[in-house]
Amino acid sequence: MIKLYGAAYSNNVNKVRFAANAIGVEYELKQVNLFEGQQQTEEFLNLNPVGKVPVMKDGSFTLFESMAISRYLANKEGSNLYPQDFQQRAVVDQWIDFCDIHVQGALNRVIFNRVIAPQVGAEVDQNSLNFGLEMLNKYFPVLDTQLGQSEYLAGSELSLADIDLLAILDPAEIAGVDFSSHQNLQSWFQKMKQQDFYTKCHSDFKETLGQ
Ligand SMILES: N[C@@H](CCC(=O)N[C@@H](CS)C(=O)NCC(=O)O)C(=O)O
Repeated sequence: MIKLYGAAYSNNVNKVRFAANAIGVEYELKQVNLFEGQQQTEEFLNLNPVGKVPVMKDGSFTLFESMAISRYLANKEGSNLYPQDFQQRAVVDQWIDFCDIHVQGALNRVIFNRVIAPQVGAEVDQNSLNFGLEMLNKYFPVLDTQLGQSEYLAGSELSLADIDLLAILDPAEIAGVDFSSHQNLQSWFQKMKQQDFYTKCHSDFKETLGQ
């Protein structure tokens, strides 16, 4: 069985947990306590020199970066979540890159300044927060339009791009980010949260944080 190093309160770890569940790969979650700095121990840095979760071990093969791990699992199992056709695959990659770089980048600014900074006593950067919110206001309509045109992000089939976006948006509510006025995005989000690969991890992200 593969080993996944991380914590359930990390949405990057959850990208891999959701993907593994959807693909049908069993994994053992090896807890890394980020609040105690376990990601900076020599043992962990040998797995990932960047000092971040998730990390996966499949036998003696080690891999970090959540979507590289998710793609590896899909490729290994021949899953349609990462299509074989090179153009379909490119469209999945396009949405993954957009979501990771732009949507998650913007949301991370909001999460850091509204949730993490007050907890750890760091200074709130109002400019960074405002910029994150401004960017989300630009990106949510893009996602909403796309999800009005097709059932899933990369077309008519569920793909790794949907799993990626679901994990990214999971903590939005705790950061006070509301996208419910974007109806296509909102209905897609609610539908995705009913899927077994999600409910196998939690019924709502807030529940995981409470544990
Ligand atoms: N691009 C990386 C991001 C990984 C990441 O930022 N992980 C966070 C948890 S969500 C982490 O390990 N933070 C601990 C730290 O930076 O010390 C991926 O997708 O795996």
